Amino acid sequence: MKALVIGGDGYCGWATALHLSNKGYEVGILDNLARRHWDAQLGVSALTPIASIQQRIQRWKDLTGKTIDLFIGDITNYDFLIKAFRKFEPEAIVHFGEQRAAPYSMIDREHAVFTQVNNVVGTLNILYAMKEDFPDSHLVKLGTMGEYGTPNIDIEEGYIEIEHNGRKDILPYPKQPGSFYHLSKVHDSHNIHFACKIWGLKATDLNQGVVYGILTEETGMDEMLINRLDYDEVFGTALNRFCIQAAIGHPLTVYGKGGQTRGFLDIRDTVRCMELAIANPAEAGKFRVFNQFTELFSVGDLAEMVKKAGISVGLNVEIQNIENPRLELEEHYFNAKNTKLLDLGLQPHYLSDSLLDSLLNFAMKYQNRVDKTQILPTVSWHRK
Ligand code: NAD
Ligand code: USQ
Repeated sequence: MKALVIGGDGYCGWATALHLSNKGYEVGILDNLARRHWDAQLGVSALTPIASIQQRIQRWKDLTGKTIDLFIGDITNYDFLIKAFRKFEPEAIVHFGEQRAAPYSMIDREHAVFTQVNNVVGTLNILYAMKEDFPDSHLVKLGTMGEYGTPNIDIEEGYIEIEHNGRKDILPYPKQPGSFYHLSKVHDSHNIHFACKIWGLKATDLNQGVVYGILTEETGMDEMLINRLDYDEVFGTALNRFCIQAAIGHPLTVYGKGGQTRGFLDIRDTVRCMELAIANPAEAGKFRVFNQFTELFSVGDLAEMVKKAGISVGLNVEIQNIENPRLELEEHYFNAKNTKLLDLGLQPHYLSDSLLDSLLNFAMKYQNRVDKTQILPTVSWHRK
């Protein structure tokens, strides 16, 4: 089967492209390399030294004999997108190609507008390209658990049965996202749902939690295949940041009280979830939603786990609750369902087993590359 990985030069996309190629899929990567440009604009780089996309693909071919097609361009440019689709003829379209950092979207008006245009227009173009020429292909789209926010009731997988004034219906689960980035995902979900309804398209929205780790079977084969790992205040995510902070002796930056609870998953489970979603496609006209995470943790609990693991390898780790730059509940109920991917066969990696191997050891190995000025948060959700 032919799978086009949009955003295949990024963190989740690169690992997924190699995994699918390894599993026998014919893989194409489409990416405008914008993420490398945004890093350069912010003056940050990943902890790990990442090779160019051409070098990465060449090394994969040298090692395995498998070819990956490359399409460099922007999905907000419909002409480019439809030409790439016609050349590759995807059966599965795996869409990671968005601006994905909440802090980036909250820098100022320009970044908020850019994030929503990039994400919403890109996804809408994909839907039109599917409708025009590839109505039987399956869109596997990365959404986010953050679409739901932190409601005081259990979070279902996409839909909830509601009884109101004596009548019942199954409706999209209410969305209360916490940044202009997370809002862009809600807008995407609505557009995809509508397109499935009117054009009979097949789509799976994967509401993914926060991803951690760096190693997958494929990216670990050679240093030229190494994945990116971000630790800066804009693109770095909680657990990845905590491990890198521990490695360099920086106090772990827990925002506010630290009771913020989120869904988390190992990047090895991300790539497996993508494989499962593609192998078991949605029905025509169906907008399917899976919650893609394996464990729930509060950020305070995560910091404690990193501290314990760090001390076990001789690091001096401190935790510091700093002023929260975001506006979010710091103590709340959070109970989200995640059975649909488990039912398809996902066998999770658990953080307690992999913290050292998949993360802390890498953080220690590359600690000399860390720019300490990029760690403390400066982007604020607050009205000045
Ligand atoms: P990333 O920034 O590492 O990768 C995204 C890739 O998409 C980059 O290579 C970028 O150049 C490309 N891209 C962006 N806009 C594009 C456009 N208009 N045209 C073509 N290419 C474009 O991000 P990631 O961490 O790999 O996240 C991938 C997806 O997964 C995102 O949609 C994100 O919202 C979602 N997600 C990520 C996480 C996480 O913890 N990293 C968690 C949940 C959901
Ligand atoms: N946090 C800290 N300290 C830090 C960094 C973050 O306490 O140093 C807290 C944040 O305040 C927040 C939580 O950790 O409460 C998660 O923040 P994050 O930066 O790890 O993740 P988030 O901004 O939610 O975004 C990331 C990805 C995004 C994806 C999302 C999944 O960047 O693409 O959509 O995780 S989810 O969180 O489930 O919505």
